[in-house]
Amino acid sequence: MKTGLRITAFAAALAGAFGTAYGVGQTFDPVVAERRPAHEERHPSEAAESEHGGTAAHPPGGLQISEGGYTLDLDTPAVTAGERAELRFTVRDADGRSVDEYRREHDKELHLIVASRDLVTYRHLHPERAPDGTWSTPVDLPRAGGYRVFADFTPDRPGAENLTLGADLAASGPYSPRELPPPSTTARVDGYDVKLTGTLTPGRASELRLTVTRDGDPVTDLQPYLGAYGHLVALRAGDLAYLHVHPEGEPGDGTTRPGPHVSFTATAPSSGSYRLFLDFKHDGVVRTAAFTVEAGKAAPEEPASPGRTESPGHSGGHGH
Ligand SMILES: [Cu+2]
Repeated sequence: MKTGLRITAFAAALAGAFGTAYGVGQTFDPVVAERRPAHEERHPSEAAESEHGGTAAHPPGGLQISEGGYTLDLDTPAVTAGERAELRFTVRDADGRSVDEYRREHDKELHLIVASRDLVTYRHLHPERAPDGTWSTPVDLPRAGGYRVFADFTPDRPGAENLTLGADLAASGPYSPRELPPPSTTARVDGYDVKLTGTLTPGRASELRLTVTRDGDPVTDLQPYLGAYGHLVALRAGDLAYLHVHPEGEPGDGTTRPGPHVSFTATAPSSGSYRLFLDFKHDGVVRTAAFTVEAGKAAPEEPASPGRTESPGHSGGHGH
């Protein structure tokens, strides 16, 4: 009787120990990686993220035209630089049918980002969806060259997750690629100065804080834009991997102030250079400030070149 009790207690303790170890293995990738047989191939993106202590098994967004059973079908793969054009596309499911139910995120069913391969030109658009599921938006790209189109959306279907699908777009005309602007913690746009504090850390969520001033005065009456006081998109130089960035707090939550600081949490999938685009709204106008950031390196102190994008990022095509 007494022995039986002891064995039961021992078994329970053993189960507890294994349960704990199993739980730890589930939480931290390195533990899982060590336990895997050496011959077992790991997904390249998973390996890269594990090295940096990340836990997400997903590759960065925007690198694939098809993912999770959904495909970005771009009807307009080429436009002419300097001419206004209609960009049309359809999101299709695994059966080829157009998707016409979406969950709204940041006030919209779908966010469309268009960025030049050299990360100089940037557009954040909100296309209209026709009854047949076709999305369309006017676009005017000032420079010839290669562009990437990103559709960021969440199908309103069971089990569906947020997706960012990417497709190539060409703008015809004489092409002269530009170098990535040097890293900078300041950007100037239409008389506003935006200062960036915080660093992008490979594989780990970190805070990025942007501070908006005009003529040296803190801007304390930013207007809500897409359900936040700022909307930040980060793209990796070299392949334009699209990072998911989450705003800290939202208008009306009782603690988030309408400037001058706007905070985000971002995770870089690797070291390297990234271009950050901050959309903010003030005096009824949405403006974009852009920064080059090196993930894994301390931000430089010297004021660098203006971080303004090529042209207004919010001209035409989307109503805010
Ligand atoms: Cu958007």
